[in-house]
Order: sequence, then structure tokens, then C-alpha cells
Amino acid sequence: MVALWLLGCVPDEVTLNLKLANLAPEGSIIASDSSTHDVKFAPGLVVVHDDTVSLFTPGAAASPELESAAEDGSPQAFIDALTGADGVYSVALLTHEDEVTYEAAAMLPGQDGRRQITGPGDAFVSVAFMFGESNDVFFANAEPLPLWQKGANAGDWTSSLALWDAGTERNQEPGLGPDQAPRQAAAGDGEVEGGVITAVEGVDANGYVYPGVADVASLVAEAPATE
Ligand SMILES: [Ca+2]
Ligand SMILES: [Ca+2]
Repeated sequence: MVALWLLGCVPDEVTLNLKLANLAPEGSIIASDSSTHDVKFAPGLVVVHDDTVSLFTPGAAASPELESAAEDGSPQAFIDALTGADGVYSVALLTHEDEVTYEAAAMLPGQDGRRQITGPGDAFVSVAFMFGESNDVFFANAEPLPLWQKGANAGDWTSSLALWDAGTERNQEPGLGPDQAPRQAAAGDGEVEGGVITAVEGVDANGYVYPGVADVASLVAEAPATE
């Protein structure tokens, strides 16, 4: 009876306003040659989905769509692959303007992107976006985020974000690597890594240092203002 009562309470539709902000100070990446570089976020994606969908599996190889988003900063292939897929309610860009390429619309320190998301009360939310000055490092939530938890799941979701290495391209020094998106001659340039998706907690497998997620990013869900 309790389960039926709970089931009856899940709303058919929940709407939240999601805001991703780049909190990094300007020039916060200090490279080994003393040059400074901004933390930039590539255009990301936000997906509302059921419990059968995930953007990636830690410890497994990245999909080609994730590889494209994590290496080159374009989520378009990922958006195309998920649009209309089983278990997916909606897919949208998560960035500060309607551009899908890193070159056109890297989110700089102080900028933010907003997106309204809607789905049934038992839906989940996943986001992913590239850490711009890297070969294949990206931000994403480790576990799908519930849209509703006995109430719209409004609040600060930042602690759910982590940095991940897609395992597809060998890492170079953040801010200097010639095969990283801001400097590579063409999409996909870089040494193939052939690895799996692993969490990056401060230092990657090659010894390069990355900022703490909460020091540079903020992801907040707000309930829309009522009329
Ligand atoms: Ca890598
Ligand atoms: Ca590359």
C-alpha cells in the first residue's frame, strides 16, 4: 500500500531551470612555462531521461559521441545520438549561447548558461561538458540526478559533478598541449589513448593538475517562479 501511495504522488511533469556557471578566476591555470590560461567550458549537453539511460559508464570505453564532446568540445554528435533514443525525454545544449562548437562558444570565466528542463517526476538529469584546456577531460555528474524527490529537486547540484578522463586521447599539460581543442589543427588530433573512462581527482594519470570542480563550476537547479 505504501508503494502504491508513493507511486501516486509522483507528478506527471516537473520543470526546473538549470544554470551552469564558470566561476574560475581569469588566468587560473598556471602552466609550467609560467603562462596563464582561462578555465573554459565547451558547449555541453543536458539530457532528461529514464533510469535505463546513462551518458557513460566509468571503467568502460567512451562512445564515439562522448569522445567527440570530450576531445573537440562539440556535443552535436551526442545530441544527435540521444535525440529520440529510447528512454530519453529531451536533449538540449547547456551553454551560454546557441553555438555547439568550442571555437564559437567556449564558456569563459564569469559566464553562465541556462536551460529549462522538463520531464516526468521519475526522470533523471545528466550533463556533460568538456574541460576546455584538456585533451579529453570532461565534467559530468557521476550519478543521474533525480528531477523530483518528494518535491522538485531544486538546489545546488555542483557536488554531483566530477571531472573525468574519457580515455580516448593521451593527456598533455592543461593550457599548453598542442593537441588540445584550443590549439589542435583539426578535430580528433592527438595520440590515441585506448583507455577507459576514469575519474580525475586533482591529478591525472600523467601527473597533470586540474582544479577542484567546485572551485570553477556551479550547477544550480531552481524551481520556476510561480505566476
Ligand atoms: Ca586522456
Ligand atoms: Ca585533440
